[in-house]
Amino acid sequence: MKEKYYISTAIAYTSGKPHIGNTYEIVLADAIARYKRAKGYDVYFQTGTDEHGEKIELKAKDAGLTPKEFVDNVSTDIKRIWDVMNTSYDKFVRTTDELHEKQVQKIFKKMYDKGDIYKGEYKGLYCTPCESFWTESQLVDGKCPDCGREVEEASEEAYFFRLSKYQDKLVDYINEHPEFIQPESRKNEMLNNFIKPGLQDLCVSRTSFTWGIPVDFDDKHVVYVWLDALTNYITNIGFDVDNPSETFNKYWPADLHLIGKDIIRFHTIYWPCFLWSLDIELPKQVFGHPWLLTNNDKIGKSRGNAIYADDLADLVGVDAVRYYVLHEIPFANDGNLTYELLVERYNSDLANILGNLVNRTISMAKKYFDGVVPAANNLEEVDKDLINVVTSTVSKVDESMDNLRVADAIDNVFEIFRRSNKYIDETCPWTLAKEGNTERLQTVIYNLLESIRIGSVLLHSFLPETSEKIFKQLNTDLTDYESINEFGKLVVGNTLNDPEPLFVRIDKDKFLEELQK
Ligand code: ME8
Repeated sequence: MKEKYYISTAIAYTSGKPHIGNTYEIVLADAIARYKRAKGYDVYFQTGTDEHGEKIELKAKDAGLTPKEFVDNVSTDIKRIWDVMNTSYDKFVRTTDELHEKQVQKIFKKMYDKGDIYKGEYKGLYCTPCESFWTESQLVDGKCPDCGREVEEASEEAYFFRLSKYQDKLVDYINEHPEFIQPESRKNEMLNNFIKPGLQDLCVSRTSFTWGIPVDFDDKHVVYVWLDALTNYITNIGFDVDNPSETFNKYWPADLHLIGKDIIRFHTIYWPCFLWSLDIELPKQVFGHPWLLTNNDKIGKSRGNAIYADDLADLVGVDAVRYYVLHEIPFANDGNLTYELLVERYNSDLANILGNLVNRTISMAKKYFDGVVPAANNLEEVDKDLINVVTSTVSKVDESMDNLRVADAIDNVFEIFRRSNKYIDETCPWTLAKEGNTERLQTVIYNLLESIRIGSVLLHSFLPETSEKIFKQLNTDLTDYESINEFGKLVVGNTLNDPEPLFVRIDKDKFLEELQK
């Protein structure tokens, strides 16, 4: 029996086309999901779209469409971009799916029957774009703490969820489960800034607009968008208040909710309390990843500085975009995207370090051995050092991935390629060829080919297409994790395919000039 691993991303708002920052998240989740699959887990990877709320209702009106037409279009576009990015999600969910809507109604009713939801009146300061009510003390400079926009006084009859009831339990839980909120700095922020000052009951219904899931026993109310959105994680794997499915029992609790740092609060305060109200376990971990900035500025759909993943992929290819976002955003700090940096990384890391290595090695194998994998002979110190770097990288990648340090993991993999390039400089195969030192040349070429193969197995979680292209050139089907538990499994005597450039160097000035146009 394989161990299960359930990973989810946030479900993206269908208010507009997702920018490269939103897309980073699905790529990050994809790298983790692919890695876990490669390690033998039974992975369930869920993503999708968050489609209700006032903001979307207004956007649809502006576009002259019904809300459903509007979200159908945007959700389709989001899915298309996730597919362009070669993400291997198992399920793409939508909050307008009938199954989800029905379960949300049942969940709301169960919470109401239990006394965790009650009817009251809401008075507060409301931020329309964020669909959040705030208290005076939460505002920053009198404005919405999330988006910095104006808030306005609003009041409405509403249902409330008794968040206050769970306050002590939540503090204890977070303290007793230090792994629950990642990175850890976020844990202290949640405890000190949000939970300890006191949890107020949460308004969980709205009457001021209609684009939402109706409360079935009081249908002038629609369910608050975050209660609707968060429950996607359980409804879509078959949660039912009366009779949860086998799939639910198998996959829940989720192993990882991967989300952005701005919505940690919803996932580590509201979500645990909702789950307790339903008497079900909490997800094992919530990781609030940092953000991608463009030119060191926040990306905003409305700021006009949005860059889109599909446009970037047209310019430099899908794997170059994947590489950039995975490599450039460290575990806990925001990363930056500029076209200059994108081209620099492309040229230095992908074209030079990886592309050249593979091309040079396969070409040498063709030239010196007719493309037949030669056998390695006696190992010298330099060979042992290369082999040591390659084999120790396998456990380094494991450690980085186990700690969700994906940027470190991809860097670990590139250490193999960097070391291999150095090995070429150290062993000078062309000199060995000239000297007729065939035995030594065989060893060097074999070690290079095998290092590339092992590097490509590790690379697959991050740059699947590139990795597959390398396997094809190596003409090998030894592509799984089992095949890299020791150095030397690449089969001697096998014939390689022709070398094909993986990443063609980009002329930076020309590229930037073209962009300007
Ligand atoms: O928040 N860099 O949807 P969303 C990296 N529907 N990640 C970013 C980012 C950036 N510049 N900007 C946004 C929502 N994100 C809700 C989620 S989940 C039950 C409901 C991340 O479309 C953001 O943090 O605004 C979130 O995790 C995801 O993109 C979708 O954002």
